[in-house]
Amino acid sequence: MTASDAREIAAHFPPGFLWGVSTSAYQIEGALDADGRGRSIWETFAERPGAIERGEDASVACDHYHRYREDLALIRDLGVGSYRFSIAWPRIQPTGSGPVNRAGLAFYERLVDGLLEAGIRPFPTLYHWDLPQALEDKGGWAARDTAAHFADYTALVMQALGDRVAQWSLFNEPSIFTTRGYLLGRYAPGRQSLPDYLKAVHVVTMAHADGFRAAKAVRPDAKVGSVFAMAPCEPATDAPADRAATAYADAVFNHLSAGPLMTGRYPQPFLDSIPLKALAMLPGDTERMRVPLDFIGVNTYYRLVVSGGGDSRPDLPYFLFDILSDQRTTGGHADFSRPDPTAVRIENAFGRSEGKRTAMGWEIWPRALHDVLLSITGLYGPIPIEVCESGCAFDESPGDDGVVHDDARRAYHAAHIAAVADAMKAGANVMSYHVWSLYDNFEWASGYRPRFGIVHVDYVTQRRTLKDSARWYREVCHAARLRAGAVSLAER
Ligand code: IFM
Repeated sequence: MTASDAREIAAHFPPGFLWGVSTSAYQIEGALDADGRGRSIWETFAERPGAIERGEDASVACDHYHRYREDLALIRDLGVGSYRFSIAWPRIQPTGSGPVNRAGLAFYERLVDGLLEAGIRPFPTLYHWDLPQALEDKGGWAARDTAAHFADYTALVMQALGDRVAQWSLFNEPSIFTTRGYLLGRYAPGRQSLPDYLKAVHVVTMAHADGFRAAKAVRPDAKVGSVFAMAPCEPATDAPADRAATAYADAVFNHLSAGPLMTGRYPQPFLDSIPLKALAMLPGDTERMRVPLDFIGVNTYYRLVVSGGGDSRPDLPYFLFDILSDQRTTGGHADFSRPDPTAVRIENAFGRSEGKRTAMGWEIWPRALHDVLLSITGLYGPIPIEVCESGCAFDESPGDDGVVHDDARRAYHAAHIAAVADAMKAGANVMSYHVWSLYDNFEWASGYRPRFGIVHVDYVTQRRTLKDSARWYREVCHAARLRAGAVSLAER
């Protein structure tokens, strides 16, 4: 795409719109023992044979902890207006409670100061999946105390950085780490327990509510929201069973985490399918769990195509729905032992698919982002929305010139940015677009195989090389800055 294309793209967005890149601590930092950092659940999980592809781990990752100055220069050169990163709880409180580990905190102070000097918005997430192991030993997210510990941790970080950081996300993708971590056993801490999963769902809801209040108590002017994985759900056919299953999948996948915070209620189809006591709610929780989030962050990677029956179950992480859909209460009792694999079938890119697929097997469907943005607006009103992650992994390697010519990734982002522009025209109040990810990085249980970055990382030399998509995105960011400058001159 040429510079004029970049200008054309920028022209579709208001001058204050932020173009960003996104990372998370565990996926890029490495240096897991540096400066008093405590152990997290992911180190423990990575030691389980077969847990991570090829037995890989994040002990070095992109070595960002040691190379953050070089990385800041690269981020600045891209011309982005926002950098989304996460703060590692085990660096701040090595055992998940108690006083601040000053050396760990200092790393984020340096990072934030560097971003501000470069005129880039620091946009931290407080929890992107790296729970201190000491808290897991006490029950992890299935234990109610973890919500209180999260609120304490939030207050500590706000006290230290709240004078410099205006906008905060509490969690990244609560539905994903609770499902894969507590029900499916595919992510840390690797539990496979429906009762623990259901408890974790509610503890994370209360951690949001308590964390939100703790943040506002320290910094009433801070903008505090959270980041949710969302995907539009479509019935596979018009059959009533498919439509009913779609409504259920939508409630559980898209609104189980955001719904109680925004409305004070878990989605009704979810409540209908479990015994309320399985959530271990305490008196007063219903009143407390509703909090006026200042923004909704959204990560959308695909759509979900849903069937309400069938004779085969695809190998999907979403068989969660199969299991939950069978947990109907009968006279106040639920039988957790008879999952019906055919009750609800979800096919996204893994099953039926019209679009091309990425190396994750995910169908490329830009309309999904458009639809999610409008459905948030329809349900929750004109709340500001931050697109916190949008991106794709492809099998790719540098050409003879040492550069990755990733036309498919550039096309992916161009189409998704166009989908955001369309959603804004239709009324969605979108503030930003963040590419996932700045760097190729540690993709959790898949290790280093999927490469999501617009910047290639050679894991042997740690050399960073801009892919073609990064060069193109830099043009978009620069065109947006020029446009913002021109608009503000014209307004003087
Ligand atoms: O790498 C992850 C990220 O940590 C959370 N959102 C999805 C990305 C791609 O799988």
